Amino acid sequence: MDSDEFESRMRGLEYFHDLKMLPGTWPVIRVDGKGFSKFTAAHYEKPFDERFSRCMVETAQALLVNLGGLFAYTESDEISVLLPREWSLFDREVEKAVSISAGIASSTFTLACGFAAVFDSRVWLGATDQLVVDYFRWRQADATRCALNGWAYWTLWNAGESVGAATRALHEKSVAEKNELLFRHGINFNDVPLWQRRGVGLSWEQYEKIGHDPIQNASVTAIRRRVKVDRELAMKDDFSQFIAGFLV
Ligand SMILES: Nc1nc2c(ncn2[C@@H]2O[C@H](COP(=O)(O)OP(=O)(O)OP(=O)(O)O)[C@@H](O)[C@H]2O)c(=O)[nH]1
Ligand SMILES: [Mg+2]
Repeated sequence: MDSDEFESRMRGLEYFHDLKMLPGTWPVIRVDGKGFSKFTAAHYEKPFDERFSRCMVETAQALLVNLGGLFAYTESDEISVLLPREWSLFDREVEKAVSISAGIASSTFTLACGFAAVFDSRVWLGATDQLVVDYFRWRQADATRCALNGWAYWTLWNAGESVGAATRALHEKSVAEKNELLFRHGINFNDVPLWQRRGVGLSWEQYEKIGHDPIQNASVTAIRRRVKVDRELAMKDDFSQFIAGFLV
């Protein structure tokens, strides 16, 4: 058997290995916790738990740093990481990007929260700046929708409704009706913490670090960067402008 021919025949069956993100497009990698409905119900406060959110933010930071991202956004059990348009890590190979990002998310979250947790991962590609803005508006709208549904459902459940009765009570109810339901139970949805309704953003900020130059025996100022966590994100058009700021 010709070993070179054998080698290339076997490698050729790695069907998806050559699949790459289209050049010139903005990649967004989104990871999502697998089976987190069950997992969170067993270990965290409903509908939101700050301990859970802190683990998600730590995971988002690991992804932002390790993937060389521009911005990360987390809501519920998902994290989206915006990568530079010319991102070239892993030669833009899709298999590498999704498997490594899922691995980073799973291991970081597991260490942060203390339970074995698994994340899936996918790639989204935006051909224009506007599509990237739309993408994050889409995920933020999902955050708001899930927060309202979560608060409405768990408020009914805490008031003694069964799973079935709470689900039926919310079936085909409008946003206004869910707000009113919460209000009747003493909850103003507008007072719910912003991070729950709008998600959390992570980006880079520059800061000055004062050091000492032993040769010149003088203090020197270096520009460094660190991750900034924003738990009070803007919404709607202001959020669009905020996202557009990462695309320049
Ligand atoms: N208790 C609690 N649950 C949360 C919190 N944030 C998100 N979740 C839950 O995480 C789940 C995420 O939903 P999905 O991703 O659609 O469901 P999943 O069970 O992870 O299913 P797959 O993603 O398809 O594997 C929802 O049930 C949320 O209620 C939180 O702060 N506390
Ligand atoms: Mg999930």
